[in-house]
Amino acid sequence: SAAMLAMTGTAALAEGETVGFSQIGSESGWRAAETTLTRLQAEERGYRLQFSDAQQRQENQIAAIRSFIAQGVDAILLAPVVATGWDSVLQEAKEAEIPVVLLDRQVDSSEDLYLTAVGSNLVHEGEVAGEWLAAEVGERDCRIVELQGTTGSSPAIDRKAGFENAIAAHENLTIVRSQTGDFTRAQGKEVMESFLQAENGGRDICALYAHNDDMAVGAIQAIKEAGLKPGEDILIVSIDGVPDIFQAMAAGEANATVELTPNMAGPAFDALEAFWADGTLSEKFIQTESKLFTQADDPAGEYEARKDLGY
Ligand code: GYE
Repeated sequence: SAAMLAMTGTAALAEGETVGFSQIGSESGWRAAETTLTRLQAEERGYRLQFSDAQQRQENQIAAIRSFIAQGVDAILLAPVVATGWDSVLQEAKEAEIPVVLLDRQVDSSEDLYLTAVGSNLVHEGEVAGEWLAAEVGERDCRIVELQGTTGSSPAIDRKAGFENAIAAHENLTIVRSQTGDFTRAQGKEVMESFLQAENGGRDICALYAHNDDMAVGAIQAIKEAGLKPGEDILIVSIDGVPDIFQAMAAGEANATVELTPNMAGPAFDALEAFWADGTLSEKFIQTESKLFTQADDPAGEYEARKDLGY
């Protein structure tokens, strides 16, 4: 138990702890990899992982957390589908003295309702994408279409804001259409088809900014079917760094991605082990790196390096 661990103070004795993981779903390749790596990390560390797939619904996540609390798990991992509406259930976990670690998305709730949050600076990711595009197009006019992530999710809100910050000073760059593709390949393709139709068969579009790679991959398909060359006729910048986008970059069909590590569980479990050992409270935000990759950064090699990572 956590109390015994507190006495021995040995993190290795975290073995046998039960961790509940409320995952959003499997909307993207990135998310599938995060799930795989969480299972792997839990297994390596000897935890029992209770996995719950919410199929994109917050109500399912709230029900899963309540069931974890009722079971008396030693910790809860939560990847929150949307940013709002978590106060009550997080308060319940706190009253049950079960530490909660947030993974990859943020919540609007007060910081004292969770132990820590592991994730990237989502606004910064959008800025990196926007700065890349501004530099790439230079002085020419560029009409941009945007595929947003899940409505109300912190990555959709923040990646939009960051990109807008980055292009604000460039009057030649304009977002002409922006719609959600819910972080999925299928909806990325569908929404891109409607953008292409509305924009002179795509001939009036200079660039696509997609809040994740999966939507970009779907959009690439739509662009090809419309008879245009993705990566040339329409520049493509997105976020995550999944193997498929590196393949697209290697083929010249995508231009840039901002990498997000799918290993959120590693830092989360380290923070939990420190807490279990002697009540150590980690910083409230454990920030992962955001690195830009372009076609010049050996995308074929980057594909090889990632293809077995659980994607
Ligand atoms: O970028 C996307 C996913 O929450 C930051 O969710 C994460 C995002 C990730 O489905 O692919």
